[in-house]
Amino acid sequence: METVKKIQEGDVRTASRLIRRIEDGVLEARSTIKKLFPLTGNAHIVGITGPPGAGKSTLVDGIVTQLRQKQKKVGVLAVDPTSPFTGGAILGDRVRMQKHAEDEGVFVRSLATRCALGGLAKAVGDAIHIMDVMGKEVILVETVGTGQQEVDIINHSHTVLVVLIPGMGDEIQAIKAGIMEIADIFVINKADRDGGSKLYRELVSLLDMAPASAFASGWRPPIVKVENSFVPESFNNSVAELTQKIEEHHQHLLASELMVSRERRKAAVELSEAIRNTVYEPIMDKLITEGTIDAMVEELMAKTSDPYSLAERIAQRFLKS
Ligand SMILES: Nc1nc2c(ncn2[C@@H]2O[C@H](COP(=O)(O)OP(=O)(O)OP(=O)(O)O)[C@@H](O)[C@H]2O)c(=O)[nH]1
Ligand SMILES: [Mg+2]
Repeated sequence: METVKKIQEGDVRTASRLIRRIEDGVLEARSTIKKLFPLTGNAHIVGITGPPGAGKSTLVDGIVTQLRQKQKKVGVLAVDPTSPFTGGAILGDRVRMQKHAEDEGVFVRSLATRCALGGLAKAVGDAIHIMDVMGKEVILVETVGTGQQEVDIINHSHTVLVVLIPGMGDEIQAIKAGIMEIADIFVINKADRDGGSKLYRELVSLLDMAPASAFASGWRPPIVKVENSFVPESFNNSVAELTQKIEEHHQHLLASELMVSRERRKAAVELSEAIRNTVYEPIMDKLITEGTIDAMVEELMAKTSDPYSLAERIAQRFLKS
């Protein structure tokens, strides 16, 4: 209970330790999350995704500055599903976030992939809960790329920013392949570069082509151009505009049915992650350590059994009904 109280008071050390324990898969850490869960649901969670090096962290930093000017308490979660070991991007983020390091109203944490069987999205969900209970009003979750794991991560958020940069060639392809549906706001970063206007026009025509049902809730994703971060004044102005759009989207969610459906999406992803963590992973761990998986692979190689029969054998052993 002590831990819960400390987190409610915004204690950074307690929160950091709990996040680390969740990342490490420490089972008792879950009991704290169980107690925190009923206290969650106050924060506006904003996901930021896009290709590597698109300037997401620079942007997050700019958004934090804007939100702090409005006295909002902010949490930042940088998730790197791609590099379990290098931590390069995260190291860079630490340096970049330094200017908020002294600010008590900002809490920044990074998560990297640790366990081979996934579970990252679960840690993301729990870290968001922790920041929520700490009283962070806006939680920014940065993640690289647009694969399935990133979609799982992004499903934890209410508002999704998709960051694109000019001159990558295949960015529109990537949008067609799936992020179109998840973007609430498009950001063209490094808009100072060649191709910024072209990318803007392409996005507009892509949105024009979308079926009316895509905007049924009354929200058409705006496209915000963010100017060169090395020219502070224009950068800050465009990030202020972006921050405005983020707030507008939050208002739109609250005023429509959309917030409820986002919460439902979030609940569903959390549940499936929890099942994965509680049912699938422990069974898989046991099968691997006791050598059953290897033995079963041999059976398949020898064609003495088939994958379905083996899976059914496992189900009979572990599942009661
Ligand atoms: N030309 C230009 N460079 C920028 C701009 N914003 C950021 N950069 C540079 O782009 C590089 C990547 O920026 P980050 O903010 O780390 O990008 P990121 O998307 O967070 O990168 P990952 O987390 O590694 O995927 C850095 O060297 C930045 O200095 C910009 O507006 N214009
Ligand atoms: Mg980054």
